[in-house]
Amino acid sequence: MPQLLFFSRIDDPGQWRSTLARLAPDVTMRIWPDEVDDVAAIDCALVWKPPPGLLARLPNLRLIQSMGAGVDGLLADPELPAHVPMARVVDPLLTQCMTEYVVLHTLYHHRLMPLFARRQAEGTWQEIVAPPAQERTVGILGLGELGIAAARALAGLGFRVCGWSRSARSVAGITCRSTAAGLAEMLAETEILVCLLPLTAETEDILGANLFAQLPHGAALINCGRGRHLVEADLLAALDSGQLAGASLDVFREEPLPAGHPFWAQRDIVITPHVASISHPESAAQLVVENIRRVWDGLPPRYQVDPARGY
Ligand code: NDP
Ligand code: OXD
Repeated sequence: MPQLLFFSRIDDPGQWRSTLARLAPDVTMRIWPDEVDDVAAIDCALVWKPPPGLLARLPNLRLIQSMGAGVDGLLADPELPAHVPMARVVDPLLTQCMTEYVVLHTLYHHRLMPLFARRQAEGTWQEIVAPPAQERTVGILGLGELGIAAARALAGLGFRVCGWSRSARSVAGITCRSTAAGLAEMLAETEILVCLLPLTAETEDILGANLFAQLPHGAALINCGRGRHLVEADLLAALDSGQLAGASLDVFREEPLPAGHPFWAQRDIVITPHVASISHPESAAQLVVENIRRVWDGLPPRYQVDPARGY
């Protein structure tokens, strides 16, 4: 009878409990810390941003299941038990919601909405017509589960879409690039840049002055990867100079974004509170249950994280 430790400060344990009870009545979910009286009885952990050291306190742990797609927070735990397999969420509903977010914000910048918002604030009627999607290139940093789905949706709307990944990829209808040279080629033509990278030592601070300077003047940035991909001062400088015309940010170095942070007052930045896409229990619990069953049967979990790679 598997025992599953649950920890999240933002996800609703009630929804997870009822969904898991329906899908796997033999699994007992125990919310940390109130419901865990015997750490040795815990086999699996379903967690989002657990306190560092918590997982190391579970001596018989067989699976660390992230409640999200990104695992940078888990890998940053200095006491992470390295022998326990870790899996992340790959889920059709999570992917669909991220695609919605990317399409929404790409269209927002494509159709010059930051400019029209300024004109509205001034009470100015100025007829500026956006080019058709066929004349715009959207570049996507990260051609993984989320990046590929967003790329396909944007290509379906007629955009020219490029994507960049660590290994060479091939996706029908998308210009795929890898390597530093490939990134430079993509940036040179990208008017709307979407970041869907995992946060690793290699990708931290990637969205900085050097990268912005390689984009065409007046490009837009959409960051739904992680806050630490972005050098905040460089974004503000790029917006001030006009090198960037606007940005949509869902993730931040400090979350919640502190009161008084300069982003709040920057009219060309759209802020959303890390809600581009979340794991909905009614969909994502299926993978959680499958992974519990797999480790119980001695198999590796699906979507296992490679700690050496960082994602
Ligand atoms: P995947 O692991 O499926 O894809 C990651 C992509 O990034 C891959 O294409 C990978 O390359 C590429 N990549 C990684 N490192 C590098 C590098 N150094 N240089 C170039 N490319 C690199 O992840 P997902 O698509 O599932 O998720 C991506 C991220 O989105 C998550 O890690 C998380 O941070 C963020 N996220 C944000 C959410 C939000 O609400 N804001 C919700 C969910 C996720 P390769 O293909 O070669 O492996
Ligand atoms: C995730 C997130 O990684 O919500 O799933 O950021």
